[in-house]
Amino acid sequence: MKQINGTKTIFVFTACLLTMLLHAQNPIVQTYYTADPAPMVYNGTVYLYTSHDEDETVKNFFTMYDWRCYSTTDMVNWTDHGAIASLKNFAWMDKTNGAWAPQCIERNGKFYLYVPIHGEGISVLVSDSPTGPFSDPLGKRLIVDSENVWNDIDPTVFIDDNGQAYLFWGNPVLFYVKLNKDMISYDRTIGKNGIVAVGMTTEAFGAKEGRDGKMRTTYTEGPWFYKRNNLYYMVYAAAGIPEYIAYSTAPSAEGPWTYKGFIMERAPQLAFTNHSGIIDFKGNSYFFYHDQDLSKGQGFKRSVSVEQFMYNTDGSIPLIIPTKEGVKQSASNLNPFKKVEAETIAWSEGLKTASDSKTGVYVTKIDNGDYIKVRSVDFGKGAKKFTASVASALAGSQIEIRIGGVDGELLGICEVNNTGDIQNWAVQSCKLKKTKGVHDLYFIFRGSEDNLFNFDWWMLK
Ligand code: FUB
Repeated sequence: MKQINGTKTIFVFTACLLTMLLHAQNPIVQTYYTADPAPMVYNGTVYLYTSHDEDETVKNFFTMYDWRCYSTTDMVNWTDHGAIASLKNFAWMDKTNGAWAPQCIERNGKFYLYVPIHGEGISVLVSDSPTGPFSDPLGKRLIVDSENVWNDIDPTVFIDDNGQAYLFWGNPVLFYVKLNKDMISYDRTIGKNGIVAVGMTTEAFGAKEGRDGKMRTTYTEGPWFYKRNNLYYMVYAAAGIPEYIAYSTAPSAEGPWTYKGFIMERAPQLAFTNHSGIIDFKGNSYFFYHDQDLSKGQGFKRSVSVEQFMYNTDGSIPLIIPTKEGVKQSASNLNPFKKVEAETIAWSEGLKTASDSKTGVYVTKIDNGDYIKVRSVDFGKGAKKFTASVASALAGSQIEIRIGGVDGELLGICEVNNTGDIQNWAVQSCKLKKTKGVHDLYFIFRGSEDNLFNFDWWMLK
């Protein structure tokens, strides 16, 4: 009996592990290292702005040149919009590294992207679209006359119900300015030349003993500022390195703040930094953070993950456990009967994305065995044909179209012929075994060399 129970336990454990791996959703981007998540809900879509840890780390430090954007309407299939801004947007400065934690907000149809450039303070970019192109409206940094520009990192922005916009930031002290309605200047009459230092008391931000034995507040960096049901929240990286996520609340944007405790504690897959962003979307609450799971423990190669949570009835936030499974799909299934960008991905292995002005973002660096998973694709009453826009300098590559898993049922094989060049796009098609209903769809790429072809979009008929 003992043995049967033991065997059963192993079976249940293995089944759970397989289910977890099959439904792994975290981290939510596998093509690049992404960090410092800043989600923004706009027009029924979540836009996720991230910083970007390069694949090659220079001098064993943060190596970060640009900011990326991803979007979703269902929280599981994420569309890559590429690098939507970079250090090159700022002609007045010559820094080649330091594109740290961004945040974007919409006001009157314009999108304001607040970015720190480490060592150059905080600047702002503006665009007519959430995915850019962004331009520099000031030609200089936004936050001027600060006492220590090296500490001016991690901006977080929020517009209160009365129209007053606040920009908070800082490590290891929290500062704010009251932005003017133009969102690119601020009220210079308050604080010191407009900059207000928040009172860093242990009542406001918790207590922690420093290495020198002195008590300090837990606040470290990475603030995320928002309001919910008339309560103002400041969520932040806390307790130094390694960082936890903690939060404080206040009855007004300007305080007084009260420390409320940890939201995310340490876990093996977390990096020495952590950085959060919180949103409500389609009736659910989501907590974004970053970890080092994808890079197998490299703290300068982080990846954004997300968990769903529920506020307690008093507005407090529960302790959130980082998971591999991530979140459930939040909305309707994916419609494959209109063009779907190839870079709309629930999970992928081995791939990169790239972009150019003609094609936009596309999937590239496709090698034999790499794959893309797209969640909950609605085949409706039946799909019979697969069509894709591809570009290849090789002959004999293939896209296997399967459902349910990389080894799942094979619906068809689309031959990818030589289109003359890896940037020369052509539409290629294949018949599909008629399939109905909702399935997770897998594209498994086959061929005899590396860099088989580029892949821009697909659809079913
Ligand atoms: O990504 C660079 C820095 O690491 C951010 O500015 C901090 O919040 C930490 O995540």
